[in-house]
Amino acid sequence: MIALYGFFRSSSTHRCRIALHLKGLDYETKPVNLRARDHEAESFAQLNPQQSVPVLVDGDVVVAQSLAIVEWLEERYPEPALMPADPGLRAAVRSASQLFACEIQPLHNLRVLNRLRSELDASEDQVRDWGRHWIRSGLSTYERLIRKHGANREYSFGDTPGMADACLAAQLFAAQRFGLDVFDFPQVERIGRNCASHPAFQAAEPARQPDAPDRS
Ligand SMILES: N[C@@H](CCC(=O)N[C@@H](CS)C(=O)NCC(=O)O)C(=O)O
Repeated sequence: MIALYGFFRSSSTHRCRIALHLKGLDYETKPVNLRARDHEAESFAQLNPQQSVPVLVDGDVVVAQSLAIVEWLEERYPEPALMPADPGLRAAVRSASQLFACEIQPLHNLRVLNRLRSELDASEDQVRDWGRHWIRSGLSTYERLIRKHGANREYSFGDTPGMADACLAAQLFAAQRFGLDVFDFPQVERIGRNCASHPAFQAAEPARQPDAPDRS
């Protein structure tokens, strides 16, 4: 059985849930409550010395870092593929995915926002503005990228959803949380809508997870 340690609204966890659902894999959700700082506990550090979510456990294999997790799933369970066959396009998908995982999310990660609050005395408005700024700037880059690779296609890199779409869809939920609307980015908005109507993306939505509050 596959287990995914994560937090319902963590965008890095969300990417992995989408990949699991797209591949139709059964998995167990292991909630790690970031608000309660469960990830800082010594017991969790034993599992993941990076003390962040997500972490995937698949048999004897333990993988941290969302993109490494998605690539593990892709290698271990190749069908349906979340990456194109062409090596050049695969590189483009990795590059696009890293825009989210390396350039956008790290700037609105919990520990970064907490540092703004504690060391710079930032107000909640300033913290939200900070998050919105980096998400907007990253999505504007992605808009250009889709125009190059996915214009007139249903998803970012073709007509089936893949790793970059998982990253985009998760980022759009975070954008919403920071109060950013994406109407300025028509390609992002269009592909986001296609993702939102896909059953695998729907099953992976934060509000549908067992650790989400108010599920009644
Ligand atoms: N690059 C990592 C980022 C992991 C990460 O930052 N996860 C966040 C939740 S989205 C986290 O655990 N934050 C805990 C903290 O900031 O203390 C990945 O892609 O998995």
